[in-house]
Amino acid sequence: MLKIFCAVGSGSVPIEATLTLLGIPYEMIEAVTWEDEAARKLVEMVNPLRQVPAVVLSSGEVLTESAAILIHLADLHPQARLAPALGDPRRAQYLRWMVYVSAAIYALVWIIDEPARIVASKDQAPDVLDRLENRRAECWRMMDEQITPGRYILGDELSVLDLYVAVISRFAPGRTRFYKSAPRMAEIVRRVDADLRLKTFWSKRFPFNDGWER
Ligand SMILES: N[C@@H](CCC(=O)N[C@@H](CS)C(=O)NCC(=O)O)C(=O)O
Repeated sequence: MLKIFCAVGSGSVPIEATLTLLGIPYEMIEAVTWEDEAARKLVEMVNPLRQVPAVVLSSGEVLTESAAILIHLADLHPQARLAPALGDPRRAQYLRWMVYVSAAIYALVWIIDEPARIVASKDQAPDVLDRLENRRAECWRMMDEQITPGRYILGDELSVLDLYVAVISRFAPGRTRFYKSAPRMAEIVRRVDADLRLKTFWSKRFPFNDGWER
């Protein structure tokens, strides 16, 4: 069975959501890496970067990097139509935005979670966090202005890109700012949040608790 090193409210959630939609059973190894050295040690067994998500495929092969995992899963199950296939005119933009969300936006979490990783003194941290939040909001704005959405980001069908954006947009600076920076995607992520097929899943893996939009 496929195994996933994962954590509530983390970048593993869009992958878990994808597996849920695909109806693929999976084993979860919960590891809240950003809070706990023991969790990082656990993940290190499969990912030297000590980050979730990390997936161990049924063959035993390890796959890390959220965007790569999502692209791979969607490609393995074309019948579910969770991504434009090779040759589909939307494929290039799909790959573009998957990598953009990962590289330009999600990657900054490494500093946001622990600014001491790059700042020389503690009092620089609030300023750095502020700048990173501005950068993220700006990246969402630029993406929003360049997409040609339908009901979803790539058109009228839900794709793993929508699941990815719905989750990563909940990280700092939070949804309230995201809605302002990216008004067109705001409508789309709300649609993903409300997807009835994922109702129970969201409540367990990234609940909409009071004040969740920040
Ligand atoms: N580039 C990675 C980023 C993964 C990542 O930053 N994961 C966070 C949790 S959301 C983590 O495990 N952080 C712990 C750490 O970096 O020490 C991906 O896209 O999968």
